[in-house]
Amino acid sequence: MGFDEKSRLWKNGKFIDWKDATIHVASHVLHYGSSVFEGIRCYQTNRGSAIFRLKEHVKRLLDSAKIYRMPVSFSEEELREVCREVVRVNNYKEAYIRPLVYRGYHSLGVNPLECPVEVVIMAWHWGAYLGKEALEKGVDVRVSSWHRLAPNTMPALAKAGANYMGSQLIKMEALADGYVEGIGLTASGYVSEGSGENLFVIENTKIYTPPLSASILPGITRDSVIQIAKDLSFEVIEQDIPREKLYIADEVFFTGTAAEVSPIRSVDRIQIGEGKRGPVTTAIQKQLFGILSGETEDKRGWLDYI
Ligand code: PPE
Repeated sequence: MGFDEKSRLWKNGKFIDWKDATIHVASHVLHYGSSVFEGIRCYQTNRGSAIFRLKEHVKRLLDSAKIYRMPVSFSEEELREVCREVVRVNNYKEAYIRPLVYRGYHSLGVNPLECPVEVVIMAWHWGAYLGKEALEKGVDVRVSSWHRLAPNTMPALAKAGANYMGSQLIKMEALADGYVEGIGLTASGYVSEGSGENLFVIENTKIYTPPLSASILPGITRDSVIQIAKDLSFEVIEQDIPREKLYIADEVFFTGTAAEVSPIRSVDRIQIGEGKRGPVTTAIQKQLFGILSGETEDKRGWLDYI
């Protein structure tokens, strides 16, 4: 994690110094978790720095805000331009961009409606999410004893700060037991996703991933991988995945903005396939990383040059 405390960030319409971006302890978000956010990566391509699928990330941010009845007083286009600008003003070549919308300081009590909706966009350097060797060697994970949100508890389609209390329980339990990450099951016991990643399972060269009804975040990397896999002529099937399918799969991998495409080499100490990155995972990584470096044609216009 590389915060740059000399960097500048954008808050409610203007750029301010990192050290000045403070909030009052009576702000609504601190007491009740009232926030929605995004995580976006900017890559250094061979034609300059470009933000990956900026449009889809800003749209998901506004969707999350809408679900929680938070009026955002900036347009999609304004927010996209600020994401580019936060990279430019800090002279970053690569960056992790974090837009955040939250209920600020006015009054306390569960009702958030009187509290102002604040919008912040910051950026910093964030390297490999699951460790230096994860992308190549794969990670060891466990199925968590904590399940994901049930569909009638909190909305999984919103990327809300409060959802990550559940993710933190999954992550800390995994770390305490010597794993890199945990996988949450749905309320009914099917595979959902990691604490901060979607999940894919390969069996007989067919690619399976849990559907949106499995309380997953609709991942933008997930969507990209589905499209790439189809380009590579793989069959992609969105359906409920029983836990034990993980153990007998040929390959399993995580996707996410931070985690990119990270192979999983064991689940609950059971080796997956050969216990290393498999051929389907490798092919998908190669195609995605090719687009992100500019070497492979970006035929869908996923890169937004800053
Ligand atoms: N599920 C969850 C729960 C999740 O947090 C993420 C992203 C994904 C799936 C993948 O979504 P996408 O990035 O659109 O492909 N998690 C973000 C935050 C991680 C964090 O530790 O903070 C991320 O990867 O940026």
